[in-house]
Amino acid sequence: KTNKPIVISTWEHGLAANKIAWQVLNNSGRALDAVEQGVRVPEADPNVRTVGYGGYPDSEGNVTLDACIMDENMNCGSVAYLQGIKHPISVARKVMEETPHVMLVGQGAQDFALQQGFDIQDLLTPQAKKDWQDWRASGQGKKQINIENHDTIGMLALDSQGNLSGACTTSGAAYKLPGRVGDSPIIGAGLYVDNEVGGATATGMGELMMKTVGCHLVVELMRQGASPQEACKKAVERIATRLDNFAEFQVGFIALNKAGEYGAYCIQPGFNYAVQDSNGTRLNDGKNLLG
Ligand code: SD4
Repeated sequence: KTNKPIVISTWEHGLAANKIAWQVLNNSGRALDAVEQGVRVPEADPNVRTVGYGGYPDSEGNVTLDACIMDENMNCGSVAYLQGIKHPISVARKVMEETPHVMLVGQGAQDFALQQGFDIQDLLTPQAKKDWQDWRASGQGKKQINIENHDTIGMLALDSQGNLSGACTTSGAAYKLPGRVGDSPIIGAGLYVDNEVGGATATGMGELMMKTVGCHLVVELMRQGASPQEACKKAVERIATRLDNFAEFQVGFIALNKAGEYGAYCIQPGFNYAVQDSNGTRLNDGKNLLG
């Protein structure tokens, strides 16, 4: 029997995001609307430090956002290196629905957002600015991308019609090089959904997912019969067997299949993900390779 509707998302901030997504799903709403509405919660929350408003800036102090969304019909939309817009996920959805394209970046993405009625605002909160200044004052020593730097939200939902959609949104790696784009807006790397099979999304050191097209890999493994959990594990193992420095980083995948079964797997201990279905809401620990 299919377990639907259901929504899962990365990290503890997924709990509040799932709650909003669940309101959509529980009213027989569409998974696409659920994931968009859900991830807007951390995008707007200044205390979620690597998504949207309040996110860590790049090394020059600019907050640059990446996001993508994918529906049950293989439609997808994406924005990268987007500045000054609080809800990149909603701009990504507009790219999907209002243009013939999949991805807009930088100034073009911002111009498009303005045309679509989004407002420009300063996304660098006083706290984020202070942290960035402290980082600069400290000699910018420690490399930015470490296992602490993990807060991207990826969300997957299966609605009561049995359709799957996913969303992923982030401010990316803290103090990244200006212009750097990670996995989160890249279809196949940070998110992939095939309504015949299932969906996957990722968090952590984006370059590792990009090198392995991780989320597409997870979905293809599920197509070949792997459970969501096994598929996430195999994708992490692919990273671990191919990329020398994998142990220095965190990567976490979550996956949801057509039957409403879900799973997760990560490199390091400490990754968790939020689940909400008719059995209630919970935070699960991701099984990991190095724990
Ligand atoms: C990135 N994957 O830009 C994102 C960052 C992240 O949890 O997930 N942090 O590489």
